[in-house]
Amino acid sequence: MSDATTARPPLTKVLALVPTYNERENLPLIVRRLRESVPDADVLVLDDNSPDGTGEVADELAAADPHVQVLHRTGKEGLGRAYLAGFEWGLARGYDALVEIDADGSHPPETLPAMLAQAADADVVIGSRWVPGGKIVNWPLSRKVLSIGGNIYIKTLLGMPVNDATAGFRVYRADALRAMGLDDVDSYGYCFQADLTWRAVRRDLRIVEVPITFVEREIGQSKMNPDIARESLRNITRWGVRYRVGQLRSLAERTGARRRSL
Ligand SMILES: Nc1nc2c(ncn2[C@@H]2O[C@H](COP(=O)(O)OP(=O)(O)OP(=O)(O)O)[C@@H](O)[C@H]2O)c(=O)[nH]1
Ligand SMILES: [Mg+2]
Repeated sequence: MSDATTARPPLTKVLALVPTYNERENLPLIVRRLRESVPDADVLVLDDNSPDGTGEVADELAAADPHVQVLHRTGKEGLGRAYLAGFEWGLARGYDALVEIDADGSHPPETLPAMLAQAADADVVIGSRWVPGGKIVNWPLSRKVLSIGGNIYIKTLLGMPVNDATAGFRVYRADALRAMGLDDVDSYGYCFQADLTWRAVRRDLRIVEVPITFVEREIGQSKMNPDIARESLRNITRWGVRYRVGQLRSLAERTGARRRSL
């Protein structure tokens, strides 16, 4: 993480991306809260052709409010692919900040103004459960253990100075997304969040964590499944091994060069 707190251009055009798969009851609630919390921001729903008709609900919301739009995708391809499509859409239309937020009410839009304020001198702002002031409501112990364990694993292996690298509530500056080189992203479940954090860290972008109160969904079903967890473990381990091998190689090269110069 870079310490550079140099002023960045003011954020004038903000786009909140809301990925949905079977969220017909949740979507109107989150869109209303977003519109109230950040009235100047636009909202883009990223729906993967949800069988429960979320796409039609999104169309109705869009018809009633020019700040709301919908990107209809053909089928369920995972959170990461939906976000990549949303980033491309927003970057092509000149938005200077792109927000990731779940549709299920776990991420409080009321914290978004504070996160956007932090983006005045940060490239990436993470709504974090695991910094002082962060809270989790209604999670069983097993989910907390998984999240804490995952974050400890990531921090230890990759040496990232981020406490909640898997968090899904974020603000990215457009320039940061462009710098992160997203063409070869190969993570599509929740591992996508850790992947983008790691890309930002390696490019020395400034990441700030803002505490949030994360509330477990009350309506609808989680899309978390063992394949998603396996993808995370496999990819994070792969990046970690590559990173540590790289560190050992450069250490060996430096030691060799010092010997030769003696
Ligand atoms: N477009 C799209 N959205 C998805 C997909 N998978 C999940 N989502 C959305 O991504 C957000 C997060 O998914 P959740 O199922 O809530 O996952 P989670 O928050 O890790 O799990 P819970 O804590 O159990 O809710 C929700 O808004 C989902 O509707 C997908 O394949 N495509
Ligand atoms: Mg959720």
